[in-house]
Amino acid sequence: MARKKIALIGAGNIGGTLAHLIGLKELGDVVMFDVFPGVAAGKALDIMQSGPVDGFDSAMSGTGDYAAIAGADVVIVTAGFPRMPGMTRDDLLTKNAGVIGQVAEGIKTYAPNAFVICITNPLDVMVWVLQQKSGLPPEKVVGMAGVLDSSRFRLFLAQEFNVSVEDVTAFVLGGHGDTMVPLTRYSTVAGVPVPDLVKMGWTTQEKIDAIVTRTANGGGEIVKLLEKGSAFYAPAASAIAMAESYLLDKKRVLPCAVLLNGEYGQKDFYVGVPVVIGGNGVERILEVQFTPEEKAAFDKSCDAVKKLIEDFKKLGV
Ligand code: TXD
Repeated sequence: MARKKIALIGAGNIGGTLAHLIGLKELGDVVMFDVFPGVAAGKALDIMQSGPVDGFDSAMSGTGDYAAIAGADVVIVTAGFPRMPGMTRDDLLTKNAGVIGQVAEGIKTYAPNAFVICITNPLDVMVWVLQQKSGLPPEKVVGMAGVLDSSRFRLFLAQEFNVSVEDVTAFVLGGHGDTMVPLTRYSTVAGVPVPDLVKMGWTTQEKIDAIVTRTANGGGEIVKLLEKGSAFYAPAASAIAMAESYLLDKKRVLPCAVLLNGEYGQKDFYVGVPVVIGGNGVERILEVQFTPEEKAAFDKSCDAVKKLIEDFKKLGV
């Protein structure tokens, strides 16, 4: 049986970290594509040279030719431009939509059977563009944001309660970042919901509210510290969890941006909801019952994504 093939479109900070994790976890061989093929090839060679030390045999290569991704089982997309000072959101939308258009064409031509994970921002719109332009089935095209947002939420809750991150689960929905909707009553420490922990005196509602705000601004907090570039270790780890669930048919329940088709009363755009990821891609969408406040927050988040899609359509890219 041949090793799995994983194509990484974009060999920047996240792309390099993805390749390293794929090697360490022995998930398969890696092809990195970038408009700077030398960077892709250099990172691939460097990471492969850590294989003898760490004990992995993944073959890694870098390329500027889409033909090299042929037959990939998984494609993870990070290609694009980050927001620079003076750039508007429309500028980023236009530039990255152009990039994603090229990526969609490459995937459609060479890897139409792949499971595709998009990471490029603005996430919820870019993953929609990728699915529309590639024509791949929606259950095989997902966006990564919720796993990252919930991982940040889990860390901050674990720090607040002074317990292991392993025993904290978090439940987030909605668009990436500031419109994210954490459902604290489904977030737990070893099965005990956060609101019960507030009642038990483990924390206060004010502290939970502050943690929610910090989580929603989690990306911005890191951008500010780094001064150039954005988070890449946790985003890469999050996408790997999704890829692993697909490749190993683990059927993990993970919050991912998926195309809604009537679930939660919404349709025809991508937004984050909990889904089962298995060997068939998105195998099931979990539709939980909202309280009126949760529904209002989720609808507001959906409106923000829909507004960005409308802005994108007006650009005529
Ligand atoms: O939760 C999330 N979804 C995110 C999203 C969390 C963190 C960062 N997120 C976004 O991921 C971020 O806003 C960016 O849009 C992407 C990639 O982040 P990364 O930190 O890896 O950015 P880099 O280091 O700038 O890498 C981007 C690479 C770089 O090597 C470019 O040369 C390449 O993309 N690039 C291209 N590759 C292929 N094809 C085209 N057209 C292209 N254009 C640029």
